[in-house]
Amino acid sequence: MGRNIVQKILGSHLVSGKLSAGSEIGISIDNTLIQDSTGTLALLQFEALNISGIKAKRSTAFIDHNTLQAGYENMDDHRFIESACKKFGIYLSRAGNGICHQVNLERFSMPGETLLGADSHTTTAGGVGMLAIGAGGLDVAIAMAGEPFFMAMPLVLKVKLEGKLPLWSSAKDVILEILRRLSVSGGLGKILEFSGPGVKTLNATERATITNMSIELGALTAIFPSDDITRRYFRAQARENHWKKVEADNDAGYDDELVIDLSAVEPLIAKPHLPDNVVPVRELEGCPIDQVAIGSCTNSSLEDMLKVVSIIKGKVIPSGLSLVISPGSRQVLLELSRNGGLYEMIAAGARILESTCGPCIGMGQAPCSKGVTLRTFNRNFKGRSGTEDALIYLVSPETAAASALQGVITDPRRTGSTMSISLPDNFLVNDDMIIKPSIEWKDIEVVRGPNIMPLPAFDPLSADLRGETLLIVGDHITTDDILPGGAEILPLRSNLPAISQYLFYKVDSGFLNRAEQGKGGFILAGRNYGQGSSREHAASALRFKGIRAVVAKSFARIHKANLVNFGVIPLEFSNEEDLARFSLGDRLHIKNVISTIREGKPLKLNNLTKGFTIKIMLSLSPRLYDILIAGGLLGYIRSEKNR
Ligand code: MIC
Ligand code: SF4
Repeated sequence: MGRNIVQKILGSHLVSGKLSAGSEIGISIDNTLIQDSTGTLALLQFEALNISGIKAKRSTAFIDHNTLQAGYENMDDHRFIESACKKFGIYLSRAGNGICHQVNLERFSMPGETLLGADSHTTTAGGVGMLAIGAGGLDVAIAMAGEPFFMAMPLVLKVKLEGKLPLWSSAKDVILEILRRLSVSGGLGKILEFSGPGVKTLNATERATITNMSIELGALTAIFPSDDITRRYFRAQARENHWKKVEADNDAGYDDELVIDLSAVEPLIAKPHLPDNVVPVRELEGCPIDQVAIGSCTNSSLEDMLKVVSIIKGKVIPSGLSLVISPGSRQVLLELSRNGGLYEMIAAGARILESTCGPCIGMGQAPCSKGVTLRTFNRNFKGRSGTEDALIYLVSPETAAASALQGVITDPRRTGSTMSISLPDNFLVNDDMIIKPSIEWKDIEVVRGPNIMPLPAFDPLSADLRGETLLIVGDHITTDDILPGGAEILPLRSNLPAISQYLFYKVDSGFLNRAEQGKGGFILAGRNYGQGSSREHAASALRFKGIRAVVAKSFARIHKANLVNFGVIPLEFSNEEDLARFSLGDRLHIKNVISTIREGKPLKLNNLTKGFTIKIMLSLSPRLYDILIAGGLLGYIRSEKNR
């Protein structure tokens, strides 16, 4: 049998293990990506590895998240990142150059290569045939050091696209349709590989919109073939020499298949508070809205922006509505200013934001209280906009623009029978805002403002774990619930003692106090615990507060790996019903943790308060056991070196 794209790329990068589903494999990483909100910690960890410079083929860093400078912290972080990039030989896309995934697609993506990024939406580059995976900052730091990335070999789900999207339906509606069918945990343990005749009806940035949101399914990543359409995109970026054909063999096998008829996809909308809460836009037509936000790494390409321009051109938004637009990159913004699109946006009443993540991560533009905000973004978790009681809906650029003009949710099919946009044959290519590595910076001093705190050292695991139940939560807890983003907290990403004060504060304001009083304890949770972003702070801050174990019905992939990297044990209930038997404050005990883990036996969780014992599981590879026992990945690496 022939091979699919995933097998081909993994096969050519395999350094350990076998490509059989579920078993641990190690793959070599060609490219790495960090951004400013995960990158400070990743760079501090890279420094701790004591390596003179990066060993991956190419490492990149982007300043795009923490750009609202209400205090000195963010710019201090930018200075730190810039100096560390120069010292270690990392390409730096400076503030103003654009959102990491959009700039990566335009200027750095490489079909057929691997990319590990300290951001969950690294998957975006799958749109051009790159195997692009999101991970915690420490895993990325280790890949920067030239070491392999380890993961469980995923199942490959073939997504066969048939037909062609109707006018007013968008690539965003395709991924919303997949989310509607599979749910936010339907992609766990899988890579989505797109194929079928519908693929050639989508251009490179449309494909990237789809792979971008594959992480919302819980999938490892998603990938499209790299074909002549991809080649055209690379030519327009003056990088045809980086293009390479990537395709599956005709007789390739897959673990499962999903068929999507593009011609039947209609405009869709994800209702609060999860991206899989999807219904047709027509069902919500007429609902009043307060804000429309267009941009983010999902929908900020030139094509998306031109669609918006063609809808709002010559019209003005109604009173009571705020329209904010963040073009995805300096290239997109320059194109819009060259072709007059920017003029039309401003004339229509749009507020133009810099080319950054901005409102997507609550960095400004928080909606009014109880506000309804329609966004072309990828996550609608409660509170993510910066307003706790706001309602976030996720839509395509077409639906966003059509609704912005009416002030109510509007099916874009009402807008008319044509839309004409034309993409340039050659994009404006200008890399002046990218600092390239140079040998002359080798001895540069890394600049550390007062917000850059040294990494704490974490102890190895102790034989017995005791503590109280500090928190009990339900299904689909996100890393935004564990440690929110937003303008107040994001500037503290390089300061673990300060940021850990915000743990779970929106979920339960008493949590921190209980954790501090008890000097640690246990968190109990439902399914898909830790879904969403890759922020490793959601694990390192827990560890900093002394929490050594989370017991859940199941975990999201990146967060589970981050917990292990920081020595927090991700335990699973053998019987899901057991969660209901625990109460807040119950005193818990797990004895002989290390010897039981080493023997590969199930652990026993003893509820001392209620007097019962249950079986709990630890499903990890032996390598990860050793990391946990060493107290985390940095401790493990140090102990390996000292052997
Ligand atoms: C996000 O979309 O939640 C973020 C902010 O980009 C995160 C990274 C972070 O928390 O810094 C992500 O997706 O990984
Ligand atoms: Fe930035 Fe939002 Fe994309 Fe995360 S999802 S990288 S915050 S634009």
